[in-house]
Order: sequence, then C-alpha cells, then structure tokens
Amino acid sequence: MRLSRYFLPILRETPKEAEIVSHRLMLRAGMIRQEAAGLYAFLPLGLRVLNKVNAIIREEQNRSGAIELLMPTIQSADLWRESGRYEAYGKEMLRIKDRHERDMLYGPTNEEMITEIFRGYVRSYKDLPLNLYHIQWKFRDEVRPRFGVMRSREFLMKDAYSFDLDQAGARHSYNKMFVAYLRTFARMGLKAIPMRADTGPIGGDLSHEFIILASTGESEVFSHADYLDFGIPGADTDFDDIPGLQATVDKWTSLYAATSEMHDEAAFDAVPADKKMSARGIEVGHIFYFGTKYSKPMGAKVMGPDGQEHEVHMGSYGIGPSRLLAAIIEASHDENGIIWPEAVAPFDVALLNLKAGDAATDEACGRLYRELTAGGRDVLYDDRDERPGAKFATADLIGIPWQLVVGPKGLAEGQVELKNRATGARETLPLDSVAARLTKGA
Ligand code: 5CA
Repeated sequence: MRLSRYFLPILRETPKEAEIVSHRLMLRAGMIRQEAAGLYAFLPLGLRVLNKVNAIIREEQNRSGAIELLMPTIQSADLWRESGRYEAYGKEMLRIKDRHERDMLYGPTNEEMITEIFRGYVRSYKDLPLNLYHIQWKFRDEVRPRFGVMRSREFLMKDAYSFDLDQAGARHSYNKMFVAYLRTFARMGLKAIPMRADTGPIGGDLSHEFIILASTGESEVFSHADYLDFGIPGADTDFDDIPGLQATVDKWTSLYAATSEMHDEAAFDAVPADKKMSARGIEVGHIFYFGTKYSKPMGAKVMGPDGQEHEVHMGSYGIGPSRLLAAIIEASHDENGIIWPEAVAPFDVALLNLKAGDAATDEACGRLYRELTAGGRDVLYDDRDERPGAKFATADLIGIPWQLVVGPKGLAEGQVELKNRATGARETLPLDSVAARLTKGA
C-alpha cells in the first residue's frame, strides 16, 4: 500500500478526551473514530489489526474443535422471555420495537439464541460434544463507556457455546477453551493470567477471567507472580486428551489468582511475599460453565445412551477482539507510539523513501516494494513528499515492526537501513539482501 493513496488520518495533537494511552494512540494513529458515546468506526489501520486479531482467534477456536457460524445482532425479546433474562438484564440491554410493535433487542450476548438453534436440530448424545462460536457485534448500554474501544457500548465479541451430555463432558469442553485461550493470547504477545471470577448476569459457578496486567486496567487483581513465566501449551496439543488437558488446566489454576470479587485475603496471605502480585488488569476473555441454566427453561434436551432425555450441560466463552486492540497497545508502546507484536501488526514493513521524487530512491523503493510484496509481506510504502523526520515519526507512531529506510546517501553505496521498532536496533543491509532478510519463513 502506498501511503500517498491510503487513508491514514494521523492526528498531530493529543486528543483531550482520551484518558489512557491506548485510547490516545488509537485516535492519533488514525485507527478509530468516535461516532457517538461508546460507538466507534474502525478506520482502515484499525480494521487491519482487528482482522489479524480475529484470524488468530479463529485459528485457535478451530484447532480446539469449535465450529464457526454467524448469528444476527438483533434478537427477539420472546427468546429472552423463555430464559427469564428479558426483564432481569436491565438497562444495559438496548430494547427496540419493530414496525409491527414487536419487542426486539440488540444482542448483548447469545446464550438464548444458540440454545434455540441447538434445540431445533440436536436430538441425540451421539451429536455431542458440540461447540459453536461466532464473532459478532454486541451492544451493552454501559453506564460509563470509556477508554475508547476498551469499554465501548458497541463492541466485537467472539462468543462460543458448548453443549455436552453431562457435567464431566462439559468440564472437558471448558478445558478445551481454557487451553485455546492460553494459546490465543500468547500468540498476540500477551501474558494473560486465568483468574477465578464472578459470573454476573451470565450465571453458573465455574468461571475464569483471562486478565492481562496493565496499570490502566479496570479490575483489581491478585496473583502469584510465577504465572508470568509459565509455558504455553503447544500447537500440537491434543484436544481430545481428557486427562492431558485437565493436567494443563490444573497447573494453570494451582497457584493463587483472583479478581477482587473473588479475592480471598487469607489464601493470598499464604503466597510468599516476593511472589505476591496485587495489580490492575484488563479482562480480555471470560469463560463460564453454567450447567443447565438455559437448557432447562428452554427445553434443550438430548437422548442419552440410557434411553432417557437429558438437559444438556452448557458453557459460554467470550473474547473481546475490539478491546484486545486497546489491551495490546497498553501492554506494548513507548513514548513515540505503538509497538505492534508482529502477529497482529497492520503491516509488516514500513518502507520509508527519504527523498521521494529522486529517481534513484524511487527506483530502489519500487523494487523493494515489489520484492517484499511478492514474498508475502504487507508493506506500507511512505512515498509522500515529506521531511524524513515526519516519516520516522509516523512509522514510530503506527508501530509497524520493521522500518526500511531508503535514502540517497546509503543508496549511493548500495545500502539501506533496517530498524526494528520494538528494540530500536538498526542494521545496514545491501539492497540486494533485503528481500531475503525480511521474507525469511514468510
Ligand atoms: N456470554 C458470555 C461469554 S460468551 C459473555 O458475554 N461474557 S462477558 O460478558 O464476559 O464478555 C466477554 C468479553 O467481551 C469480555 O471478556 C471482554 O473482553 C469483552 N467485553 C465485554 N464488555 C465489553 C465492552 N463494553 N467493551 C469492549 N469489550 C467488552
């Protein structure tokens, strides 16, 4: 992509309304724009990152055996009357009437709808276990939408729903998601700690929030520090290995970690002083097991091997992709801007032509752009007629992992400079070797 033809509305001024660094940087880098309180448009750069985040989520959901579908954003109130949540949900739910005066709502979550789909088709234990997920917009009329996409009113959610014959099966489904979440957040460069959590309006008695530590986080959390060094389960994890997955989950729940609602001062006191972390955190995912809370009132039953009908045991599993954009920035930035982990970066390489219009630099940049693009790299080519300082500042602000700097001086000697955004390390490379250096393994 040539920057001269792209839509990247960078802000020079620091927006006054933004209280935390991720919100400031997302506005300044032209990633999002507020359209109304808690409602954001994702501009092209923001959408690129959102798509990368979603791709990682999808890969790990699919790897664990979950199956993607897509449900509508608007739901019928009657469905929610079946579970009893239509009245209970309160003011956070956006209630709408259609032209026939029917009560509708903009979905804040989808337990009822997925249960309705399930009961429409599944009759036998032989079709279980089943885990269905979608990545869809939600609306919650939050009392205090704030911090940009961190706590917005409309936000993207990956929500998965598992169905099992009994509690033991549901436990295994829960463990699959638990392990998939460990992998998902690690691939985004985040250290997420699963913490015992309150279940709120979703219900149930087994629940973990996946929390990343950040001073600007909304939750107060208490944890054993060793979790930060735990190894992440590999891509070759066998999700059908029931004891194997249970052992992984046991390990990841063996030390103390809880949000403030579940905090147990006495248990935390038993953690050695040098391992005690009491910090602020951002909830990027939340998983729940709630048994028959929805299947019972909504009549979602299957025939068991015993010839009897059983209400299915369910769990639900959420991740906030739009919130993750902000969370990743909170975890990875410096005074000059965002530092994207390579796996979610909007572009892989920023190609900076320090003398646009000069025949030699234009020629060299054109060639590098073609070679890198052919090698599978996403390149943002800064071909604008701007000062070098402005180009460096833009590249730093938007956080592209590699900056490839092409100027007339180096080029006279057949050389270009490569800067790593995260470490600041610079190396000088012969023009001919750049493509090989940056497309390795691509
Ligand atoms: N049905 C369950 C799980 S599918 C559920 O709704 N869980 S939740 O309420 O915990 O939300 C799931 C995830 O959505 C949260 O972990 C968080 O990452 C994200 N999320 C929730 N509220 C917001 C919000 N207002 N803005 C941005 N992301 C949000």
